Formats: sequence, structure tokens, C-alpha cells
Amino acid sequence: MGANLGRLYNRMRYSSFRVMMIGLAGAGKTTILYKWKTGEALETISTIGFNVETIYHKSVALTIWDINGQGEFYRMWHQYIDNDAPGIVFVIDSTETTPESVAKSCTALHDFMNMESLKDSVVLIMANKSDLPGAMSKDQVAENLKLKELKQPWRIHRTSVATNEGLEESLDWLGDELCAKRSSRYGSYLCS
Ligand code: G3D
Ligand code: MG
Repeated sequence: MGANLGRLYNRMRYSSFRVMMIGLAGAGKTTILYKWKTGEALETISTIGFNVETIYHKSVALTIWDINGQGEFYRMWHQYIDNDAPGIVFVIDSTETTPESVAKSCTALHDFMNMESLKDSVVLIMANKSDLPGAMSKDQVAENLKLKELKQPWRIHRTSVATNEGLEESLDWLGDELCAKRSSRYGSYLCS
């Protein structure tokens, strides 16, 4: 009874969205997810399959699916969409600057975002590990990933789990953008 009431209260208090977090292995997806969840930079192990957590941020509840990007597994990301992925988070390791790595990330992002079922989604790009020497600038990452070719609304943030750079701002943008999209479709009463 108490748990049910708690769930009902949360449903009334927060606007809920499903978010898919993708990116190649080692980019920092799982570390970011648990930093958002716990406030700590926890030690991670390679993700087998996926992790899923709900992050409460201001007036939104983001249920974030952190999907394994190892090897060729990224070709299976689409299997998790289930026709409901209004928010996409793409994480890239900004210290991975070799042409092969950049090209692989770029292809993975665009192949994924070109799917018809994601045409109304919004996409947050996290240029992660900004604390490390040699990390690309935001503009370099935007150019390498050809972000201007994305058809969906997008935003890029330089992020670091070590310094906290961009982590809060990333959630701010994602929450605001998802609320704005939903409000424009169903009416402004849904998000505060
Ligand atoms: P993934 O889930 O995208 O595969 P992980 O990536 O979250 O497992 O992270 C891979 C490695 O990157 C981890 O280190 C993690 O600590 C590190 N990492 C993640 N984000 C950052 C960051 O912002 N800055 C720095 N310096 N490191 C980061 P290990 O050593 O465990 O492989
Ligand atoms: Mg992982």
C-alpha cells in the first residue's frame, strides 16, 4: 500500500521519459550512469547486455538504459528501442582521436539516428573524459561526429566524471528538451 502510494506520488511529481544511452565500449557510459545515480565515480566492469536506472532530476524521471557497445554489439542497439526512446544519449571518449575510432563512432551514431523510429527523438552528445590530456574540444567532436547532419535536435557537452564538468548541464538540457517536445505535442501542463 505504502509502496503503491509512493509510486503514485512519483508519477504525479515527475514527468517520466525513457532514454537510451549508447556509445562505443569504454566511452564512460556506465560510469556516468552511476555517477548520476549515486553521486560517486564507481569502478565499473564491462557491461554485458545493459544496465538500467531511473535518475530523478528536477521535474523529470529519466529511465536510462545503458547499452553495451562492445565489439560489433552496437549493431544491436536498435533492438532495445521498442518504439519508445524519446531521448538518446551518445557518449564518446574524447581522447580516442584516431581516424578509425572517430569514423566508427560517427558511423555508429548516424546509422542509429537514421532509424525511422527515432525521427522524433532528441540527442545529447557527451564528449566524455574531458579531464584527460589530449581530449578533443567540443567543436572537434562536433565536427568529427558530423553533428550538423543530424536531423533531430541535439546538444553537445564536454563531460568528465572526474571533474563533474557538464554532467548537471547534460541532464538539464535533456530534461528540458524532452519536456518541451512532449508539451508541444500534448499540451504544456505535462511538465513544470
Ligand atoms: P562504458 O560503459 O562506456 O563501456 P565505462 O565505459 O563506464 O566502463 O568506463 C570505461 C573506463 O573509463 C573506466 O576506467 C572509467 O573509470 C573511465 N572513465 C569514465 N568516464 C571517465 C572520465 O570522465 N574521465 C576519466 N579520466 N575516466 C573516465 P577503467 O580504468 O575501469 O577501464
Ligand atoms: Mg558499460
